[in-house]
Amino acid sequence: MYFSKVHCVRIFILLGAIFSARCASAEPDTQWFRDAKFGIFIHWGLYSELGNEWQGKSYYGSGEWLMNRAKIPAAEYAKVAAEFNPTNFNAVDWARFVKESGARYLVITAKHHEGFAMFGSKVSPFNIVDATPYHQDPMRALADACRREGLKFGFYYSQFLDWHEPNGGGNTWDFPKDKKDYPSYYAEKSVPQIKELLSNYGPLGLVWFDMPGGLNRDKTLDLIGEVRRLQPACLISSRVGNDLGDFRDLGDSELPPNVIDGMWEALFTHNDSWGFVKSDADFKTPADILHLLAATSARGGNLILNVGPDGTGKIPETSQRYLHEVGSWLTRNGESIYGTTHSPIPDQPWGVATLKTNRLFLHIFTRPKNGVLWVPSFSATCQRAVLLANGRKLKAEQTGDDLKILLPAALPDARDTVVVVEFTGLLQDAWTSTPEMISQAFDTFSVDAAKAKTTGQTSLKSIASSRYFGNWKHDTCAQTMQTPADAADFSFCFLDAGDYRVSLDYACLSGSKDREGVIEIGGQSLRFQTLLTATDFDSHEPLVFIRHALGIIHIASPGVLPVSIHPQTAGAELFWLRRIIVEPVK
Ligand code: FHN
Repeated sequence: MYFSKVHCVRIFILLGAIFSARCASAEPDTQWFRDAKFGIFIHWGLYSELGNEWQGKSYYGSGEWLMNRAKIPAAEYAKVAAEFNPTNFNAVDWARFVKESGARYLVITAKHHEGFAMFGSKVSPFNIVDATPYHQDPMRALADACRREGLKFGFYYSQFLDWHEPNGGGNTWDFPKDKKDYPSYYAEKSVPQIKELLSNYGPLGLVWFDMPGGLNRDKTLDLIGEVRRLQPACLISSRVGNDLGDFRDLGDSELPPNVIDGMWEALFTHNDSWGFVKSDADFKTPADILHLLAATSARGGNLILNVGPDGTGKIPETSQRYLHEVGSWLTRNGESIYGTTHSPIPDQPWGVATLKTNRLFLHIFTRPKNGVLWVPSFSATCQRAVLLANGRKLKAEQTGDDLKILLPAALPDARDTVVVVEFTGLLQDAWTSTPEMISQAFDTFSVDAAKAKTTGQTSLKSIASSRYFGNWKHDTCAQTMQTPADAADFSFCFLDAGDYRVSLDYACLSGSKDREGVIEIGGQSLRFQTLLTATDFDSHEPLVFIRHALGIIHIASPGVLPVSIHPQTAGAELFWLRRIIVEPVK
């Protein structure tokens, strides 16, 4: 049979498509994750039924840790399953909630530390199908509903902590630690259940492992191998352990102060807990969430925001309302988030920036009072500037690397108005080289210690502390400043002459009380003596900071000035500096 040239070409193209399709699935699929920028996390389990209350006592903080905090015996806790009947759960509604929030993926707890499987498992009868009056597998329905909405779907799985199992990690109030056989737990429950999830719920975008333990690097690689074998395209979180995984998960509620390269996720709770807590109404507002999302994108990462449905399967009303508002904003402004890369400039007094090829998106959280949006280090050539929401063209003036855009009196969205700057030429990455832009156009300026250039022994450290249990906060502070040579140095660009009040925001432990320090701004100095904020530091208690007003400086004319903070004399550590506050004097 004679094949015309055309036929040969067609066959070649078809074979190529088949080969590339197979190759495409042979590697973890990272592009969707890089472009998604926003995901929803759901913590849902037996703990959701309890809402952080046990035997008439209310607990505050992470509700999914109730069994551990109340030291509830495993046999006692297992009885909660008989009460768990989420008749309000509706997979289509949940998938639509996620879609309408503007998120592009959903991660849900298949098994948390309580050891209860929220899916039908043949490995353990302690699961939602066999042990509850509900007798259904919500994960199956949810996975299908998410795919119909075009969402990536993934499971959270606590691969080591399991308070239901004698050989699982973490429960030492029922099962003595020295008797635990972690390898048998992995062999008999953890890995077989992970395989069930990888085999029975269709293509997964990611598996979100958590609290790694009990596995060395080789065993972790074996676990990863199982994921790759069953779901080659599926991404694996860094909390699989042993410095492995496809993307990095930061600490709980941790926003990095600067850009991080590679694929990573900042993860936050909507209120103060991952699991449902009856008393927790401390929800982040739509503006809080939008600022968090834009700031995470500006640093090059994804934001995954958690909601905690109750035991009936109801997502809290406030989460529904607020995430819907976020989704409405993303409908109008999503191109300034989805598929963007990190900002070439650091956070500005007016907000943050994101970048997509030849367009710089300026997210305005606070309108400058003089209506002039100052964009520093703009090394490209501005072609035009428009309001993203309505396409209105704005007047832009570029002088060298300084771009000034004249804003209308009223901005379309007081929470986050996006200005798009279309440019030609190369926009250099100036995140670390751009000075702090200080002017009379804002009421206050906050300069993070994380922006400091350190000298001598000065070190920058991210300190984790918590308010309620599991409600973590992260503060980057300049520490170990013991001599005048140990300094935190900055560069301030004063756009306007005038007077400015300078304050320092710091924590001061007992060993640093009354230490004398100085901040030098250009040729002016403000000396200070540290004020005690706590006798010592406990990461499970709030880390208290003081805002200590040091005095007024006068700036005779605009310009860039060096700023340095250091001890006046050698001695104990000066303090833990978190930020410098500068307020124009009206
Ligand atoms: O202990 C868990 C906690 O309950 C929650 O699941 C968070 C989510 O990142 N991970 C662990 C604490 O970091």
